Amino acid sequence: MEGTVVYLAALLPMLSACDCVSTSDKPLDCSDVYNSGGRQSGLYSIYPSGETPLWVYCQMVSERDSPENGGWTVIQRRLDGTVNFYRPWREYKRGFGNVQGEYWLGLESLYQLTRNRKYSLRVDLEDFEGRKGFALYSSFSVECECSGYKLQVSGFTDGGAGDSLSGHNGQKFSTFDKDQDTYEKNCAKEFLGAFWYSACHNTNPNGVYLWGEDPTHYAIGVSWSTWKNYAVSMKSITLRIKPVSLEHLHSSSSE
Ligand SMILES: [Ca+2]
Repeated sequence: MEGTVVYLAALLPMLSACDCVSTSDKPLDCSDVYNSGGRQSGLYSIYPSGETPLWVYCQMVSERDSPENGGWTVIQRRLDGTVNFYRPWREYKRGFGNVQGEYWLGLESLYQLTRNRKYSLRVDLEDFEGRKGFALYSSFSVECECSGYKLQVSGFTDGGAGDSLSGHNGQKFSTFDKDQDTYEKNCAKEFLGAFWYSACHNTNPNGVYLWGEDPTHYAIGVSWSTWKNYAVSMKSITLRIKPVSLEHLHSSSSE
């Protein structure tokens, strides 16, 4: 047993420096789980930092997706308003919520994940009338805490929802107790969320769960402004990522 531990410890620096498919039994993300035969969407433990297990929801096959389009790691999800997303920096750093329902994976884990591999990001949206749309980005990464967990996102493909995220490219992450936005005031406090705010947002995935349309307070809801106006809050939003090499742009964009 001791020998196994030493062996794995010696292997870890190699894994973190590697841009290839993991040869370890420990999956770095849900695409490794998928490639090891995991075909059921649900909870799995992954090892983005190499040693500490992290529970996540893996989306293996989504409604209209073909089976080869599985292996997505869910990094953020709103479904039913059961989890409070108005939280301080330390919570957004380490992650919170319920991985079977609503959760935020955590900025440090996002950094650990996206430093290992090149990822695409898919954002799925549903309103309270049952209408759906999505947006796909061929490149997504989060820089280290030393860079304010800065967002890098590009390569937009439209799934009917328009592009509400590219405008946030290059922004640092802000919470109500850590203002790293470019606005004179505090965007997280103004719009009751936490995000890669600039001055301030085109989308507010971690905003207030408003149960539909409510113009009382401007743009505080779970909005995606290129699809619905700022008064409309989504019924559900999911952000999920997958290594680019496994991405099938045609099968996704033809939905
Ligand atoms: Ca500010």
